[in-house]
Amino acid sequence: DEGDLNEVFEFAKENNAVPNDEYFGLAEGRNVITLVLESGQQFMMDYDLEDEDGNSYEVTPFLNSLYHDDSTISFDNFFHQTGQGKSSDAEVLAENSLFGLPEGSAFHTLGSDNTFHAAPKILGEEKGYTTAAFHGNTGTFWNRTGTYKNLGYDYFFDSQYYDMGEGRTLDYGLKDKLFFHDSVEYIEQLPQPFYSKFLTLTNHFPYPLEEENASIPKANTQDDTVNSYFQTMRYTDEAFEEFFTWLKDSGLYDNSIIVIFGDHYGNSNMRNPYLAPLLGYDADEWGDFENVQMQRVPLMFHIPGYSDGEIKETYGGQVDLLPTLLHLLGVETDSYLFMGQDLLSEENEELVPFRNGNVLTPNYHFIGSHIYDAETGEILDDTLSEEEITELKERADHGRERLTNSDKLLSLDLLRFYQPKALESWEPNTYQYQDQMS
Ligand code: GP9
Repeated sequence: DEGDLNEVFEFAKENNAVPNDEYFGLAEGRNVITLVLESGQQFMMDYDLEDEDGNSYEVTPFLNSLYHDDSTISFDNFFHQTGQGKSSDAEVLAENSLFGLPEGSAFHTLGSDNTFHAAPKILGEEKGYTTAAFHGNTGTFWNRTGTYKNLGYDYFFDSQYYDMGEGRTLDYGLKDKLFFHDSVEYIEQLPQPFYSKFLTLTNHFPYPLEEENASIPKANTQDDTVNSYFQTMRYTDEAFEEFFTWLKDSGLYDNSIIVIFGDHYGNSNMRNPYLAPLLGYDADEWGDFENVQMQRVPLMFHIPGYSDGEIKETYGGQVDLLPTLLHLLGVETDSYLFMGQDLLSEENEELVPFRNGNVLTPNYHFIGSHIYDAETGEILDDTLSEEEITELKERADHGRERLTNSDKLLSLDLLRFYQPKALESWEPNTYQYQDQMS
Protein backbone atom coordinates (compact mmCIF):
# COMPACT_ATOMS: atom_id res chain seq x y z
CA ASP A 1 0.00 0.00 0.00
CA GLU A 2 0.93 3.64 0.05
CA GLY A 3 2.67 3.35 3.41
CA ASP A 4 5.04 0.68 2.08
CA LEU A 5 5.84 2.72 -0.99
CA ASN A 6 6.50 5.81 1.12
CA GLU A 7 8.88 3.90 3.33
CA VAL A 8 10.88 2.55 0.40
CA PHE A 9 10.75 5.94 -1.29
CA GLU A 10 12.16 7.68 1.79
CA PHE A 11 14.87 5.07 2.13
CA ALA A 12 15.91 5.32 -1.51
CA LYS A 13 15.96 9.11 -1.32
CA GLU A 14 18.16 9.03 1.76
CA ASN A 15 20.36 6.34 0.23
CA ASN A 16 20.98 8.14 -3.04
CA ALA A 17 24.58 9.32 -3.41
CA VAL A 18 25.02 12.46 -5.49
CA PRO A 19 27.09 12.18 -8.66
CA ASN A 20 30.70 13.23 -8.64
CA ASP A 21 31.34 16.10 -11.09
CA GLU A 22 34.61 14.53 -12.10
CA TYR A 23 32.81 11.52 -13.60
CA PHE A 24 29.26 12.61 -14.35
CA GLY A 25 28.60 12.40 -18.07
CA LEU A 26 32.06 11.08 -18.89
CA ALA A 27 30.53 8.55 -21.30
CA GLU A 28 27.49 10.58 -22.30
CA GLY A 29 25.86 9.52 -25.55
CA ARG A 30 28.03 6.43 -25.98
CA ASN A 31 26.85 2.93 -26.72
CA VAL A 32 26.89 0.67 -23.68
CA ILE A 33 28.36 -2.78 -24.16
CA THR A 34 28.07 -4.84 -21.00
CA LEU A 35 29.98 -8.09 -20.92
CA VAL A 36 28.89 -10.36 -18.10
CA LEU A 37 31.74 -12.65 -17.19
CA GLU A 38 30.14 -15.94 -16.21
CA SER A 39 31.55 -17.16 -12.88
CA GLY A 40 34.35 -14.60 -13.12
CA GLN A 41 36.16 -14.05 -9.83
CA GLN A 42 38.47 -11.20 -8.96
CA PHE A 43 41.33 -13.46 -7.85
CA MET A 44 41.89 -14.27 -11.52
CA MET A 45 43.04 -10.71 -12.19
CA ASP A 46 46.83 -10.70 -12.50
CA TYR A 47 46.92 -14.35 -11.48
CA ASP A 48 49.78 -16.52 -12.80
CA LEU A 49 49.29 -20.24 -12.75
CA GLU A 50 52.40 -22.36 -12.19
CA ASP A 51 52.77 -25.88 -13.49
CA GLU A 52 54.87 -28.62 -11.87
CA ASP A 53 57.94 -27.65 -13.85
CA GLY A 54 57.79 -24.09 -12.61
CA ASN A 55 56.44 -22.63 -15.86
CA SER A 56 54.10 -19.74 -15.31
CA TYR A 57 50.93 -18.93 -17.28
CA GLU A 58 49.01 -15.69 -17.07
CA VAL A 59 45.38 -16.84 -16.90
CA THR A 60 43.60 -13.71 -18.14
CA PRO A 61 46.14 -11.64 -20.09
CA PHE A 62 43.55 -9.65 -22.00
CA LEU A 63 41.38 -8.80 -19.00
CA ASN A 64 44.52 -7.90 -17.06
CA SER A 65 45.54 -5.46 -19.76
CA LEU A 66 42.10 -3.82 -19.59
CA TYR A 67 42.14 -3.85 -15.81
CA HIS A 68 45.34 -1.76 -15.78
CA ASP A 69 44.52 0.36 -18.79
CA ASP A 70 44.45 4.15 -18.40
CA SER A 71 41.04 4.14 -20.07
CA THR A 72 39.55 1.82 -17.47
CA ILE A 73 38.03 2.62 -14.11
CA SER A 74 38.52 -0.71 -12.31
CA PHE A 75 37.55 -1.92 -8.85
CA ASP A 76 39.29 -4.47 -6.68
CA ASN A 77 36.86 -4.58 -3.74
CA PHE A 78 33.71 -5.23 -5.70
CA PHE A 79 31.50 -8.15 -4.61
CA HIS A 80 28.75 -10.20 -6.14
CA GLN A 81 25.60 -10.13 -3.99
CA THR A 82 23.67 -12.96 -5.58
CA GLY A 83 21.60 -15.61 -3.86
CA GLN A 84 19.73 -18.63 -5.16
CA GLY A 85 18.92 -16.87 -8.44
CA LYS A 86 22.62 -16.95 -9.39
CA SER A 87 23.13 -15.35 -12.82
CA SER A 88 19.59 -13.98 -12.86
CA ASP A 89 20.17 -12.32 -9.47
CA ALA A 90 23.25 -10.66 -10.94
CA GLU A 91 20.98 -9.19 -13.62
CA VAL A 92 18.45 -7.97 -11.06
CA LEU A 93 21.27 -6.34 -9.10
CA ALA A 94 23.23 -4.80 -11.95
CA GLU A 95 20.33 -3.56 -14.04
CA ASN A 96 17.78 -2.59 -11.39
CA SER A 97 19.91 -1.72 -8.38
CA LEU A 98 17.74 -4.12 -6.39
CA PHE A 99 18.57 -7.44 -4.77
CA GLY A 100 17.41 -10.88 -5.80
CA LEU A 101 14.89 -12.44 -3.44
CA PRO A 102 15.78 -14.23 -0.18
CA GLU A 103 14.71 -17.46 -1.85
CA GLY A 104 14.47 -18.57 -5.45
CA SER A 105 14.94 -16.39 -8.50
CA ALA A 106 13.05 -13.10 -8.88
CA PHE A 107 13.19 -13.62 -12.64
CA HIS A 108 11.20 -16.81 -12.18
CA THR A 109 8.73 -15.73 -9.57
CA LEU A 110 8.09 -12.08 -10.46
CA GLY A 111 9.87 -11.39 -13.70
CA SER A 112 6.93 -11.86 -16.02
CA ASP A 113 4.52 -9.70 -14.00
CA ASN A 114 6.34 -7.04 -12.02
CA THR A 115 7.08 -3.48 -13.02
CA PHE A 116 10.80 -2.71 -13.22
CA HIS A 117 12.75 0.49 -13.66
CA ALA A 118 15.74 -1.18 -15.22
CA ALA A 119 18.72 0.04 -17.22
CA PRO A 120 17.24 -0.70 -20.66
CA LYS A 121 13.95 1.00 -19.85
CA ILE A 122 15.63 4.05 -18.31
CA LEU A 123 18.13 4.53 -21.13
CA GLY A 124 15.51 3.83 -23.75
CA GLU A 125 13.14 6.42 -22.31
CA GLU A 126 15.59 9.06 -21.09
CA LYS A 127 18.14 8.94 -23.87
CA GLY A 128 16.56 7.13 -26.79
CA TYR A 129 18.80 4.07 -26.60
CA THR A 130 17.97 0.91 -28.51
CA THR A 131 18.36 -2.01 -26.12
CA ALA A 132 19.38 -5.60 -26.75
CA ALA A 133 20.45 -8.67 -24.77
CA PHE A 134 22.50 -11.53 -26.22
CA HIS A 135 22.86 -15.02 -24.78
CA GLY A 136 23.76 -18.36 -26.35
CA ASN A 137 21.26 -20.38 -24.34
CA THR A 138 17.52 -20.76 -24.51
CA GLY A 139 15.58 -17.67 -23.48
CA THR A 140 13.42 -19.64 -21.09
CA PHE A 141 16.40 -20.31 -18.82
CA TRP A 142 15.83 -18.21 -15.69
CA ASN A 143 12.69 -16.96 -17.45
CA ARG A 144 14.71 -14.35 -19.26
CA THR A 145 12.27 -14.02 -22.14
CA GLY A 146 9.41 -13.38 -19.72
CA THR A 147 11.42 -10.86 -17.71
CA TYR A 148 13.30 -8.95 -20.38
CA LYS A 149 10.24 -7.29 -21.82
CA ASN A 150 9.49 -5.89 -18.39
CA LEU A 151 13.08 -4.67 -18.07
CA GLY A 152 12.50 -2.79 -21.30
CA TYR A 153 14.63 -4.78 -23.73
CA ASP A 154 13.69 -4.10 -27.35
CA TYR A 155 15.54 -7.20 -28.53
CA PHE A 156 16.66 -10.48 -27.02
CA PHE A 157 18.91 -12.70 -29.11
CA ASP A 158 18.86 -16.10 -27.46
CA SER A 159 19.86 -19.50 -28.82
CA GLN A 160 17.23 -19.42 -31.57
CA TYR A 161 19.34 -16.71 -33.23
CA TYR A 162 22.54 -18.75 -33.26
CA ASP A 163 23.74 -21.91 -34.93
CA MET A 164 23.74 -24.32 -32.01
CA GLY A 165 24.96 -27.22 -34.16
CA GLU A 166 27.23 -30.02 -33.13
CA GLY A 167 30.60 -29.06 -31.73
CA ARG A 168 29.50 -25.43 -31.24
CA THR A 169 28.17 -25.76 -27.72
CA LEU A 170 29.34 -26.88 -24.29
CA ASP A 171 27.06 -27.79 -21.38
CA TYR A 172 24.99 -24.62 -21.11
CA GLY A 173 25.19 -23.28 -24.62
CA LEU A 174 27.19 -21.66 -27.36
CA LYS A 175 30.96 -21.38 -26.86
CA ASP A 176 31.94 -17.79 -26.10
CA LYS A 177 34.16 -17.24 -29.14
CA LEU A 178 31.39 -18.38 -31.47
CA PHE A 179 28.86 -16.39 -29.46
CA PHE A 180 30.67 -13.09 -29.98
CA HIS A 181 31.53 -13.92 -33.57
CA ASP A 182 27.94 -14.74 -34.45
CA SER A 183 26.48 -11.79 -32.54
CA VAL A 184 28.12 -9.35 -34.93
CA GLU A 185 25.44 -9.67 -37.60
CA TYR A 186 22.84 -8.51 -35.09
CA ILE A 187 24.94 -5.80 -33.43
CA GLU A 188 25.63 -4.29 -36.84
CA GLN A 189 21.93 -3.68 -37.30
CA LEU A 190 21.32 -1.93 -33.98
CA PRO A 191 20.61 1.78 -34.24
CA GLN A 192 22.99 3.82 -32.11
CA PRO A 193 23.24 4.67 -29.34
CA PHE A 194 22.50 1.20 -28.05
CA TYR A 195 22.58 -0.44 -24.65
CA SER A 196 23.60 -4.06 -25.00
CA LYS A 197 24.29 -6.94 -22.66
CA PHE A 198 26.23 -10.08 -23.54
CA LEU A 199 25.93 -13.02 -21.16
CA THR A 200 28.89 -15.36 -21.61
CA LEU A 201 28.65 -19.06 -20.83
CA THR A 202 31.80 -21.10 -21.37
CA ASN A 203 33.25 -20.36 -17.95
CA HIS A 204 30.36 -22.17 -16.28
CA PHE A 205 30.60 -24.96 -13.74
CA PRO A 206 31.88 -27.68 -14.24
CA TYR A 207 34.14 -25.91 -16.79
CA PRO A 208 34.33 -28.42 -19.62
CA LEU A 209 36.59 -27.54 -22.57
CA GLU A 210 38.04 -29.55 -25.43
CA GLU A 211 41.78 -30.01 -25.60
CA GLU A 212 42.11 -27.95 -28.78
CA ASN A 213 40.51 -24.91 -27.14
CA ALA A 214 42.75 -25.02 -24.08
CA SER A 215 45.66 -22.56 -24.28
CA ILE A 216 47.02 -23.13 -20.79
CA PRO A 217 47.30 -26.27 -18.65
CA LYS A 218 44.79 -27.11 -15.97
CA ALA A 219 45.69 -26.33 -12.37
CA ASN A 220 46.95 -29.21 -10.36
CA THR A 221 44.80 -29.43 -7.22
CA GLN A 222 42.87 -32.37 -5.79
CA ASP A 223 39.68 -31.10 -7.40
CA ASP A 224 39.15 -31.40 -11.12
CA THR A 225 36.48 -28.68 -11.23
CA VAL A 226 38.87 -26.18 -9.66
CA ASN A 227 41.58 -27.30 -12.08
CA SER A 228 39.41 -26.78 -15.15
CA TYR A 229 38.24 -23.31 -14.07
CA PHE A 230 41.56 -21.75 -15.07
CA GLN A 231 41.37 -23.13 -18.61
CA THR A 232 37.85 -21.94 -19.32
CA MET A 233 38.63 -18.53 -17.82
CA ARG A 234 41.45 -18.26 -20.31
CA TYR A 235 39.17 -19.30 -23.16
CA THR A 236 36.67 -16.58 -22.26
CA ASP A 237 39.50 -14.07 -21.89
CA GLU A 238 40.49 -14.86 -25.49
CA ALA A 239 36.87 -14.55 -26.60
CA PHE A 240 36.74 -11.04 -25.09
CA GLU A 241 39.93 -10.12 -26.88
CA GLU A 242 38.55 -11.28 -30.24
CA PHE A 243 35.38 -9.28 -29.63
CA PHE A 244 37.39 -6.15 -28.79
CA THR A 245 39.33 -6.58 -32.01
CA TRP A 246 36.05 -6.60 -33.90
CA LEU A 247 34.75 -3.60 -31.95
CA LYS A 248 37.86 -1.66 -32.92
CA ASP A 249 37.70 -2.73 -36.58
CA SER A 250 34.03 -1.81 -36.78
CA GLY A 251 34.59 1.66 -35.35
CA LEU A 252 32.10 1.05 -32.53
CA TYR A 253 34.85 0.93 -29.94
CA ASP A 254 35.58 4.64 -29.84
CA ASN A 255 32.01 5.71 -29.12
CA SER A 256 31.20 3.01 -26.59
CA ILE A 257 31.66 2.37 -22.90
CA ILE A 258 32.41 -1.26 -22.21
CA VAL A 259 31.34 -2.56 -18.82
CA ILE A 260 32.71 -5.86 -17.61
CA PHE A 261 31.63 -7.57 -14.42
CA GLY A 262 31.56 -11.04 -12.87
CA ASP A 263 28.12 -12.44 -12.10
CA HIS A 264 28.94 -14.71 -9.15
CA TYR A 265 31.60 -17.03 -7.76
CA GLY A 266 32.86 -19.91 -9.85
CA ASN A 267 34.35 -21.92 -7.01
CA SER A 268 31.98 -22.75 -4.19
CA ASN A 269 32.93 -22.50 -0.51
CA MET A 270 33.08 -26.28 -0.45
CA ARG A 271 35.79 -26.26 -3.11
CA ASN A 272 37.75 -23.25 -1.85
CA PRO A 273 40.02 -25.30 0.44
CA TYR A 274 41.34 -27.04 -2.69
CA LEU A 275 42.07 -23.68 -4.19
CA ALA A 276 43.70 -22.40 -1.00
CA PRO A 277 47.29 -23.58 -1.75
CA LEU A 278 47.20 -21.75 -5.09
CA LEU A 279 46.43 -18.56 -3.20
CA GLY A 280 49.17 -19.04 -0.65
CA TYR A 281 47.05 -20.54 2.15
CA ASP A 282 47.04 -23.90 3.90
CA ALA A 283 43.70 -25.58 3.44
CA ASP A 284 43.30 -25.83 7.21
CA GLU A 285 43.77 -22.08 7.64
CA TRP A 286 40.77 -21.54 5.40
CA GLY A 287 37.51 -20.46 7.01
CA ASP A 288 34.47 -18.21 6.80
CA PHE A 289 36.53 -15.05 6.50
CA GLU A 290 38.50 -16.41 3.54
CA ASN A 291 35.34 -17.65 1.82
CA VAL A 292 33.87 -14.18 1.98
CA GLN A 293 37.01 -12.64 0.44
CA MET A 294 36.51 -14.97 -2.54
CA GLN A 295 33.19 -13.33 -3.36
CA ARG A 296 35.02 -10.47 -5.06
CA VAL A 297 34.25 -10.25 -8.75
CA PRO A 298 35.75 -7.97 -11.40
CA LEU A 299 34.18 -4.64 -12.31
CA MET A 300 35.60 -2.41 -15.03
CA PHE A 301 34.28 0.57 -16.94
CA HIS A 302 36.39 0.85 -20.08
CA ILE A 303 36.02 4.24 -21.75
CA PRO A 304 38.19 4.54 -24.87
CA GLY A 305 39.81 7.97 -25.03
CA TYR A 306 39.62 8.55 -21.28
CA SER A 307 43.06 8.54 -19.72
CA ASP A 308 42.70 8.97 -15.97
CA GLY A 309 41.61 5.42 -15.22
CA GLU A 310 42.85 3.63 -12.13
CA ILE A 311 42.07 0.69 -9.88
CA LYS A 312 39.78 1.94 -7.15
CA GLU A 313 39.73 0.29 -3.75
CA THR A 314 36.20 1.46 -2.92
CA TYR A 315 34.08 -1.29 -1.36
CA GLY A 316 30.95 -2.00 -3.34
CA GLY A 317 28.66 -4.61 -4.77
CA GLN A 318 26.61 -5.33 -7.85
CA VAL A 319 23.70 -3.29 -6.52
CA ASP A 320 25.94 -0.22 -6.94
CA LEU A 321 26.64 -0.80 -10.61
CA LEU A 322 23.58 0.86 -12.15
CA PRO A 323 23.78 4.25 -10.38
CA THR A 324 27.50 4.33 -11.21
CA LEU A 325 26.88 3.58 -14.88
CA LEU A 326 23.95 5.98 -15.24
CA HIS A 327 25.96 8.82 -13.76
CA LEU A 328 28.84 8.06 -16.16
CA LEU A 329 26.27 8.33 -18.95
CA GLY A 330 25.02 11.65 -17.64
CA VAL A 331 21.69 10.36 -16.32
CA GLU A 332 20.48 11.63 -12.94
CA THR A 333 19.24 8.88 -10.64
CA ASP A 334 17.53 10.69 -7.78
CA SER A 335 14.05 9.93 -9.06
CA TYR A 336 14.64 6.15 -9.11
CA LEU A 337 14.16 3.76 -6.22
CA PHE A 338 17.64 2.26 -6.20
CA MET A 339 19.23 0.36 -3.32
CA GLY A 340 22.81 0.93 -4.46
CA GLN A 341 25.07 3.96 -4.52
CA ASP A 342 27.32 5.38 -7.22
CA LEU A 343 30.78 3.93 -6.49
CA LEU A 344 32.40 7.11 -7.76
CA SER A 345 30.34 9.42 -5.56
CA GLU A 346 32.00 11.14 -2.65
CA GLU A 347 28.91 10.26 -0.63
CA ASN A 348 29.28 6.51 -1.21
CA GLU A 349 29.08 4.74 2.15
CA GLU A 350 31.13 1.68 1.19
CA LEU A 351 28.64 -0.81 2.59
CA VAL A 352 28.29 -4.24 1.04
CA PRO A 353 25.33 -6.25 2.32
CA PHE A 354 25.08 -9.83 1.11
CA ARG A 355 21.93 -11.78 0.48
CA ASN A 356 22.69 -13.94 3.54
CA GLY A 357 22.93 -10.91 5.86
CA ASN A 358 26.72 -10.63 6.02
CA VAL A 359 27.88 -7.04 5.61
CA LEU A 360 31.31 -5.77 4.59
CA THR A 361 32.88 -2.38 5.11
CA PRO A 362 36.47 -1.43 4.30
CA ASN A 363 37.53 -1.91 7.94
CA TYR A 364 35.14 -4.47 9.36
CA HIS A 365 33.54 -7.58 8.01
CA PHE A 366 30.32 -8.75 9.68
CA ILE A 367 30.21 -12.45 8.95
CA GLY A 368 27.70 -14.67 10.71
CA SER A 369 27.67 -13.52 14.33
CA HIS A 370 31.27 -12.23 14.30
CA ILE A 371 33.00 -8.97 13.54
CA TYR A 372 36.31 -9.44 11.72
CA ASP A 373 39.15 -7.06 11.09
CA ALA A 374 38.96 -6.63 7.32
CA GLU A 375 42.73 -6.40 7.00
CA THR A 376 43.92 -9.26 9.19
CA GLY A 377 40.88 -11.51 9.38
CA GLU A 378 41.12 -11.47 13.18
CA ILE A 379 37.85 -11.90 15.10
CA LEU A 380 37.36 -8.72 17.11
CA ASP A 381 34.37 -9.70 19.26
CA ASP A 382 36.43 -9.72 22.47
CA THR A 383 38.74 -6.86 21.53
CA LEU A 384 36.20 -4.18 20.81
CA SER A 385 34.40 -2.33 23.56
CA GLU A 386 30.67 -2.80 23.97
CA GLU A 387 30.14 0.72 22.76
CA GLU A 388 32.18 0.12 19.63
CA ILE A 389 30.30 -3.09 18.94
CA THR A 390 26.95 -1.35 19.25
CA GLU A 391 28.05 1.36 16.89
CA LEU A 392 29.43 -1.08 14.34
CA LYS A 393 26.34 -3.23 14.49
CA GLU A 394 24.24 -0.21 13.73
CA ARG A 395 26.30 0.37 10.61
CA ALA A 396 25.83 -3.25 9.53
CA ASP A 397 22.09 -3.01 10.18
CA HIS A 398 22.01 0.13 8.09
CA GLY A 399 23.50 -1.93 5.24
CA ARG A 400 20.85 -4.62 5.72
CA GLU A 401 18.10 -2.03 5.33
CA ARG A 402 18.90 -2.11 1.63
CA LEU A 403 17.92 -5.77 1.58
CA THR A 404 14.68 -5.31 3.47
CA ASN A 405 13.61 -2.35 1.36
CA SER A 406 14.48 -4.16 -1.83
CA ASP A 407 12.51 -7.23 -0.75
CA LYS A 408 9.51 -5.09 0.08
CA LEU A 409 9.71 -3.28 -3.24
CA LEU A 410 9.89 -6.47 -5.28
CA SER A 411 7.50 -8.68 -3.37
CA LEU A 412 4.77 -6.01 -3.26
CA ASP A 413 5.53 -4.89 -6.82
CA LEU A 414 5.71 -1.31 -5.57
CA LEU A 415 7.11 0.17 -8.76
CA ARG A 416 3.72 -0.24 -10.40
CA PHE A 417 2.54 2.60 -8.14
CA TYR A 418 5.55 4.79 -8.71
CA GLN A 419 6.28 6.51 -11.97
CA PRO A 420 9.24 8.84 -12.38
CA LYS A 421 8.54 11.56 -14.91
CA ALA A 422 11.07 10.26 -17.39
CA LEU A 423 9.23 6.95 -17.67
CA GLU A 424 5.76 8.40 -18.09
CA SER A 425 5.43 7.59 -21.75
CA TRP A 426 6.74 4.05 -21.49
CA GLU A 427 4.47 1.51 -23.13
CA PRO A 428 4.81 -2.10 -22.05
CA ASN A 429 6.31 -4.03 -24.91
CA THR A 430 4.69 -7.24 -25.94
CA TYR A 431 7.52 -8.72 -27.98
CA GLN A 432 7.99 -12.43 -27.92
CA TYR A 433 11.51 -11.85 -29.25
CA GLN A 434 10.74 -13.97 -32.32
CA ASP A 435 11.78 -13.08 -35.87
CA GLN A 436 13.38 -9.83 -34.73
CA MET A 437 15.83 -9.45 -37.58
CA SER A 438 16.56 -11.45 -40.63
C1 GP9 B 1 22.42 -19.95 -18.12
C2 GP9 B 1 23.46 -19.05 -17.55
C3 GP9 B 1 24.03 -19.64 -16.30
O1 GP9 B 1 21.71 -19.43 -19.19
O2 GP9 B 1 23.05 -17.75 -17.39
O3 GP9 B 1 23.28 -19.42 -15.20
P1 GP9 B 1 23.87 -19.77 -13.73
O4 GP9 B 1 23.82 -21.26 -13.58
O5 GP9 B 1 25.29 -19.26 -13.69
O6 GP9 B 1 22.98 -19.03 -12.81
